Amino acid sequence: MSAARRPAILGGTPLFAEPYHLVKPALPPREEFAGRLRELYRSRILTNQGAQVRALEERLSEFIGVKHCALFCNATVALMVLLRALDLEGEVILPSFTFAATAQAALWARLRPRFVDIDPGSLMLDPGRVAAAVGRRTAAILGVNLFGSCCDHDRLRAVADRHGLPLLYDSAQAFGTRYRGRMAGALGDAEVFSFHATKLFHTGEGGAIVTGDPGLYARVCRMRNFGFAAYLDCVDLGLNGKMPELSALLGLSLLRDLPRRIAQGRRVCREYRRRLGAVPGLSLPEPRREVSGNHSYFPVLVDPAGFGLSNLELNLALLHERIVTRCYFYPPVHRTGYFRGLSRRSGGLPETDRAARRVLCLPVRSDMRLEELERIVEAIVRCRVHAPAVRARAAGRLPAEWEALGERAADPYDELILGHER
Ligand code: T4K
Repeated sequence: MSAARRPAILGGTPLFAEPYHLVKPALPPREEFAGRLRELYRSRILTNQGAQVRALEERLSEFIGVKHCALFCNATVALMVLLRALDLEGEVILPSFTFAATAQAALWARLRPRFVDIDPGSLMLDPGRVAAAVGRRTAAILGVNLFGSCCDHDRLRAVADRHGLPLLYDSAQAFGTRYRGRMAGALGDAEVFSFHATKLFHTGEGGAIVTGDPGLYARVCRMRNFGFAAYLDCVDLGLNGKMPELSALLGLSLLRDLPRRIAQGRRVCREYRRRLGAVPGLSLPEPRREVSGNHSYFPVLVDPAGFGLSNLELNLALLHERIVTRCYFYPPVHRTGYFRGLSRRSGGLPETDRAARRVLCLPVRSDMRLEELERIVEAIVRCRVHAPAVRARAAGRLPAEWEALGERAADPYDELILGHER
């Protein structure tokens, strides 16, 4: 293989015959899972806080080192319930550089999102800017622990304590991550995890609220079950946020293997780092010393001036090679149609905008072979060599240009990978 070969976007042969997805969700060994399924076939209890959900809640509390864990159908509903259960009113401080669910949940809980800019090094909430943004109407701080890493927790905790605010985390992407030896989940007053299929530890779809507060735990458990206290007796606002037994069973089967998958992710990230560290125009966020990440994401920052392409252009070119990368998070939430005009901001979010136009997450898979990783690196280098032609070919096909074009182009992922619209 040589970097001089034409990238697939320019008519060369794609480097992968089949789509190489961003993640490959783990599945338990078939026999072992079949053994666990036997119990489900015997009991026929499929949902409503059965034995599997209770067992997984116990295992997760132990694993994280937190008193209480309430499982949910997904993290978005868990976030909605958590914010509502705290009876907050006014504004919640959160980043715009996150998945839309974080901010959507705030709106569902009737809170106004107050987007605060990120620290360009960590790509997470900047504690200095958070301190400056706290005001009369601030009801809580909701940090987002991104890319398997963690916010500057000590500094956020200091700001929260100084103002008597709850410090909450959306730790959807940080299961298994440690901050100064403590697990994500045991840092905030309450935290939410996602166990979506794309996460390192997953239950197909799923999520959890973890907290040390027994009153809050009791309330979120009621709220996820229609607000029932006794049978059919609503004592609180509620919805159906329950996790099915089958999902919990999957989680119980996958938890044991987590340390191996973290170790494999660490190796993958190290190899990427070794091969991409010197590529002009790419920079790699340095892991912070106090954080031991879960190594399930590998974000790179693509500098359009130095690399010759933006993250969006490189993403598109790699899709032609059948390599799925993701520009998490372009567009940042405050720039999405629904959120424009909803948020109160002071002075814009320059670091968020900058990160959104630079970050590209590369595939990290626990089954990844070195040869596959090398092909991905090769594809990136090849795109850089041919950057001007790639840019010309990408023109008009990027999400950033859709608005200017006055239309919504087909999502290139749907077109090139799925072969149909979602
Ligand atoms: N807060 C934060 C910070 C979050 O990142 C998220 C979710 C949430 C809250 C809300 O959590 P949940 O309510 O979902 O529990 C994905 C996920 O759908 C989403 O869960 C995740 N964050 C977000 C960052 O990423 P997409 O649209 O990028 O996923 P998708 O379907 O395009 O898949 C990505 C790659 O994974 C592709 O290469 C295909 C592959 N894949 C995907 C699935 C679902 C598989 O190989 N198998 C699969 O089953 O959103």
